[in-house]
Parts: sequence; structure tokens; C-alpha cells
Amino acid sequence: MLDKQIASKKFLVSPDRSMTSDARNDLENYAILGGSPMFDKPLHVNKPWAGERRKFDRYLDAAWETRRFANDGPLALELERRLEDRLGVANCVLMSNGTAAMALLLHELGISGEVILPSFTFVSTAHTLMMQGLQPVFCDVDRDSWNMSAAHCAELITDKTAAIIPTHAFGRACEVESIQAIAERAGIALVMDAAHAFDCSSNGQKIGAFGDAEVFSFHATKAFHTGEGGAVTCQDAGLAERLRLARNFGFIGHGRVNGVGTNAKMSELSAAMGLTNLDGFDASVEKNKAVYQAYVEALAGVPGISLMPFDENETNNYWYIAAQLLPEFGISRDLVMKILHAENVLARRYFFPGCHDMQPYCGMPAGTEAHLPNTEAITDTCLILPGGSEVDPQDARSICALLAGIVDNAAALAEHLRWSADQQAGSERSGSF
Ligand code: T4K
Repeated sequence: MLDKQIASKKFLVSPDRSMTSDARNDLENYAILGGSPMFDKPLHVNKPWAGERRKFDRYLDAAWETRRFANDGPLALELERRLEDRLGVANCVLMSNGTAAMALLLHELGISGEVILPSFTFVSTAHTLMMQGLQPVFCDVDRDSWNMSAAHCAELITDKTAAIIPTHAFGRACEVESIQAIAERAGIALVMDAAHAFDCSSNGQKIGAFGDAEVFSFHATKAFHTGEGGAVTCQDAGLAERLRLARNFGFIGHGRVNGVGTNAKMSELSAAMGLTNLDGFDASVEKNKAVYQAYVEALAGVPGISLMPFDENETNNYWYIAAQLLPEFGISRDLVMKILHAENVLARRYFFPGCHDMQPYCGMPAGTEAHLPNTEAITDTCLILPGGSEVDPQDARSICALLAGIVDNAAALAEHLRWSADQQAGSERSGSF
């Protein structure tokens, strides 16, 4: 079926680049110009894995029979132990989501003042800082790794800096050692945002035990998930204990509270999802890797698009297929996305715009006025391609063939789409009189 769909566009996706001479006449085959979409149903960026349904049922049966659904139930405790083993970290404190985990951690670390974080990250961290009266200071990223630039971070340290929060973006570890050295020199806290980096490593050591603590998101869109959920992992047993109390309103016994807390507990239903996904995690990573490798091979001959590589010397989850369009691609990232979306390939921009360009941060001195050239270059050109449970290697190859066709026909497509947009604007104008 798919082969037939590709064949109908084959004059536009010629791998040998010899069949493009009359492509201009056949642009109508692109769905955005009236053709039928390459895929019958939308391919998302990372449709979640869900493990084995029967296993999920078995975990749920246990909760059902005991009527234990919340408050540090046996499934949540089992998941914590298994995650500690998997990540090689002394303590895993499950939370209701990654944002709550970050908020409680910053509170328990007693952070106050300025906090340096990359602008190229999910906005939840900046929001958490603001809600705790902390001042976000946005740092640029490295152009190649897309992770916090240690050099820029060092420049941003002041006597008000209280913490650094780098992100291990798209599962690639940040410059752990350099940033750790900066934090140690300044005598400040280091908290890692490991939302993307479940089961990934840095210099052979699993992410989870670096810095003062690391924060995971187990949202459904992550490589390992519990539906909604998150965790703080750390080596410090005292910190873990304070976090366990704080996620349950600070209760140390019935009617006894030892400090400020909130409700950030993980339910047994989420824990059941997590245990099921953990049972199937290795198999899901194998499939992710097959899709990633199909992208690597099929994009090798396509000019103007580079795929962020995973370091094969490390443990990776191969979850995000992160690409960047280079000027040679000949057509803007946003136009490419429109063309892909029409074909049911729901590629996404990521962390767009950078936090420093988003309300409310763009009004701040550290916001838009911050000079973050690498962040801006990456947010304007990165393209996250479909992966996850609904994409197989053949889909990946078809998507690459589509991209090869777009680059072959870039000028004609751009011109045609501009012309269509002008026509539409013209008819809207005439319709309004
Ligand atoms: N730090 C980083 C680096 C993060 O990426 C995140 C969260 C956090 C911290 C904070 O952690 P949490 O507090 O969220 O645990 C997502 C997620 O809500 C969020 O967890 C995630 N990062 C962020 C990057 O985006 P959307 O807006 O992408 O979700 P949505 O609804 O558009 O879904 C994406 C696609 O996946 C859709 O096309 C449909 C599909 N999908 C989604 C869900 C939720 C499914 O097929 N099934 C599903 O259950 O938000």
C-alpha cells in the first residue's frame, strides 16, 4: 500500500536525482497542492509505547483487589525500587509529574535568587522558577549538541546565582563535567532536567545520579512513561526523605506535619502503567533504534538536512528523531512542515520559540534582550520527525523519500505555494468587498 503511495510521488522523490526534470508539472501530487496524502493516518512525533495490555491488567488487578489506589501504594514503591536499579541511583522519588518534581526539589534545596537554565527547553522549568519567586536567567546552547553551553553558563554566574538547571535535550547528556565544575566553583546547586533522558548515559554512567539531583518527566510523550508522572533521583538519602514527605503534604504521621508540602504523589494506576512500560522498555528501545537507523541511512544522501546523532558509545533511548534543516535545503523549515503535515507526517518544531522569546519572559532583561544566537538558529531550523510506537523503519524511509523529493523540488514548491497563498489572499480580499 505504502509502496504504491510512494510510487505515485516517485517522480518527486528520485533517489538518483535524474527524474526531476518534469517535476514542476507534477507538483499537484503533493497533498498540499491537491494530491492524496502519503500516509492514510497521521504519524505523530512519538506516539506512546504502552507495553503489554495483559501485564497492565495484572498490575491493575492487584490494586483493584486491595482497593489501594494512591498514597505510596505497593505498585509505586515497587516502581521506585526498580527505577533505582535501572538507573543505578540510590533514591528515586516518584511524583505526579515532572513539573511538580522540579518545584518540590527547588523548594527542598532552599534555592533563592537567580537560576541559570537554557532557553532551549520546555517552558515548565522557567514557569516553576517564576512561581517560586526565582529569577530565570536564560543561557544559550551549543550549536552542535543543542545542550546548555558551559562556556556561556560560566559567563552568566553572578553573586546572585543560586542554581544551574541544564537539560539533557533529546536524550543527549549535557556537558555534565564542565557544568558540575562551574557549580562547584560557585558553590551553587546543580539540578539536571532529565525529562528526555530516561535510561541514557554520560561517559558510561546512567543519567539520574548527577548533580544534586535529576528530574524526570514520565509524561505519556516520553520514552518511558506512566501516563502522567515524574521523579526526582538523587544520591542524598536525606534529600529523598524530605521530598517523600513534601510530596504528601509534609505528613510524618496522622495529624503530624513537619513542614510545607503539597500533593505530588503518583497514583497506583500511573505506577501500573510505569511497571508495564518498564517490563517492555528494552523491546521499545530496540524498535526506536531500528527506526532511528532507518532515518540515518535514508537521510544520508539527502542534502541540506542533518540528523542529530546518538553516541553509540553511550546508552541511548533513541526516542527523539531530531533533525535540522540547513540553508542548502532551499526551503524554510516552516514551509517543509506544512508540506509534511499535508502528507500526514506531523513533524514538529521543538522548544519554539525559545523561552526567552515567549511571554512572559520576553519582557524581562534576561528575556528577548538576551543574545542567544545558537538558540535562535536552532529553534528556527530544527525539525523533530515522527517516531514512537506507530512508526516503523519503512515509514521512516518513506518520510525520508518525501524529504528528498521536497529538496529536489524546493524552488518550484516554494514558488507554487507562494503563488497559492497569494491567490488565496486575493480571493479573500475580493470576497470581503
Ligand atoms: N522538561 C522537559 C525538557 C520537558 O520536555 C517536559 C515536558 C518537562 C520538563 C515537564 O515535565 P511534565 O510536567 O510534563 O511531566 C508535551 C507534554 O505535556 C510535556 O510533558 C512535554 N515535556 C512537552 C514537550 O510536551 P505536547 O503539547 O507535546 O502534547 P500533545 O498533547 O500535543 O501530544 C503530542 C503528540 O502525542 C500528539 O500529536 C498526540 C500524541 N499523544 C499525546 C498524548 C499525551 C498520544 O498519542 N497519546 C497521549 O497520551 O505536550
